[in-house]
Amino acid sequence: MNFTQRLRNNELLVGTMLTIPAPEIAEMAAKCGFDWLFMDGEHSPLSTLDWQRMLQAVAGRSAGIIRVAARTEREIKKVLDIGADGIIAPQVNSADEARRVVEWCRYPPQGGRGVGLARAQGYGLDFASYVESANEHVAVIIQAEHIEAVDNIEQISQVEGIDAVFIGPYDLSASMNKMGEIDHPEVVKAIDKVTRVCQQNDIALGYFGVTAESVQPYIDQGYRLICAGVDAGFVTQGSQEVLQKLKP
Ligand code: 3PY
Ligand code: MG
Repeated sequence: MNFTQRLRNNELLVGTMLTIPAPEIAEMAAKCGFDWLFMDGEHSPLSTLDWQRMLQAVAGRSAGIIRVAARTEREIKKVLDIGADGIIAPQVNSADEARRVVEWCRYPPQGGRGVGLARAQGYGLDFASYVESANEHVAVIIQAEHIEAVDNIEQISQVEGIDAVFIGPYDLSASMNKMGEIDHPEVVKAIDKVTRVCQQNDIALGYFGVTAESVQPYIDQGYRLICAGVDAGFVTQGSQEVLQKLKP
């Protein structure tokens, strides 16, 4: 079953964030069993070619979901054509912005996605089967990570074609003048509003945390699209642990 179907079936999907441009690291994460990989193009140096190599390295094991650097047609078209299983659009603050993201992810008649012959379409060999099912299996995930998005969440969550709303707790806290205070009561209250409205509108919810412990309360509330940890953090924490034991 593909990623989007699993999301729609309300399965718990645990992923991790990839920020280092190395297919080997993506391969290791996939072999460890993450359901999906959050390949970050917004805050990391990952480029289209890096993503393509990383998608090749994890194919058949973990879904590759790419966070585009910007909510533009150009960015979205490219990552879908290299074969991403879905996209994460950062900073979606209004229903109009959400509608445009969906439009760029869906082939006509549902949207206006450009038609390419790239890796996603099997370099042309799988063109017919890909374009027939892409609107069904490409996941469109939008981020609610600004207080404006929280204010507009009723309208945003009703936009047709959104597969999940993914909270960005760090940007959200920053937009509320609470930089990094992701557990501040006001930030939690804003997240609670998004949770309530999305659950009422039957939209899957996602959350990012740097540790397993930080995401658990959200899993307990019914969040199913979970991103826990970052590749660089696994390397630095593992390194510090060894050094701490040997050279305390
Ligand atoms: C944030 O916390 O702002 C994020 O975008 C995490 O994905
Ligand atoms: Mg963010």
